[in-house]
Amino acid sequence: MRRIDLRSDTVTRPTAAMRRAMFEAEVGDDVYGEDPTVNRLQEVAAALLGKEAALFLSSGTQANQVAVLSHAGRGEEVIVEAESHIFYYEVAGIAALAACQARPVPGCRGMMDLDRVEAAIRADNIHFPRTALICVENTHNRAGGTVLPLEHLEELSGLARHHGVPVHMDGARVFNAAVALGRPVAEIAATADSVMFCLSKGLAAPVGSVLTGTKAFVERARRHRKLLGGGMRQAGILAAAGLVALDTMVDRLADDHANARALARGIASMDGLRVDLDAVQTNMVLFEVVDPAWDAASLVDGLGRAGVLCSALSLRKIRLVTHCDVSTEDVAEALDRIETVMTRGRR
Ligand code: TLP
Repeated sequence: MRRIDLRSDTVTRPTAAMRRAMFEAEVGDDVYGEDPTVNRLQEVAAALLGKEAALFLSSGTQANQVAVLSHAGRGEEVIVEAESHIFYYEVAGIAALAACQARPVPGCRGMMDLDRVEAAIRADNIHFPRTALICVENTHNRAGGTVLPLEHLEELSGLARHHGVPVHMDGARVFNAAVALGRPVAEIAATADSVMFCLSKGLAAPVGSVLTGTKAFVERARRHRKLLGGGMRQAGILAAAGLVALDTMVDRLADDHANARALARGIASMDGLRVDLDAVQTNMVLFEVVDPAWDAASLVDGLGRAGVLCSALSLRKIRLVTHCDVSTEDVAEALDRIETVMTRGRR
């Protein structure tokens, strides 16, 4: 039976063009700043996002943590959305690496209420930590790939500037947001002081993320990347795939979004499963298991045995992610298999 892997867009494998570019990549020692392919990727990424400079890192987690280290000092506070990756999935890096305190603010579809953000910014008081950073996530993973509206980001950015607090955007999937909005990615990036994006998710490169910001910020980030053991020598082998990803894999994200919508519509029509169709905005589908015969973990198991791989996000929520290795036919086949498993479970 053919496996249909909807666990994440991180499972994508490099394209033939990426493998060729990796084979042929010109390389040097990147710790000396001498890898021409890494330098090229950094220039291309900075220009694309409209930032002064960029830094190639090994992963999204490393890029987010380097960003926190480069914005915030020991004993300071970082405002995060309560379900954000940086808070939920990064092994408490904000505390363990940056020695900062995370201040979670609840969000709706990934959007923090701006009054609550403003209330969370600390006044100047000897008892308080300084608010050093506000983090946003776009698209928002645990909200199901939702896109933060540009007006919301612009308002947040104005608020942050007013209080003198920088904004970092975890834009692991910011190209999905740009494609969904039909806007240049630089317009989204303009609302944050630093933006990281991942090459190794929907863009299908094998490894790597890029952190962008001002020249001074990226210089600090380079030192923090070294501190975390992320100085990677002949990393041009990896950056070469990243350049191909930016060149060839951005526009096609629209196909993943269409496939996610088709998946969501199919699931919405099934008994025992519930989807908020308005929240299906990019390449993810979050659905709730309301059939008492199942919980998320047991349904993920059952679907796995039927060759449809997906992830349980909580007791009753399951996430499906579309990507370039999932075709429209795969989506139809996955829906058939999900329906069969659900029907069998009911008997
Ligand atoms: N997300 C992964 C898992 O870690 C949950 C996934 O399958 O979605 N920011 C966001 C918004 C992410 O979704 C991820 C990865 C990261 C950062 C971290 O990137 P990596 O995996 O490269 O460290």
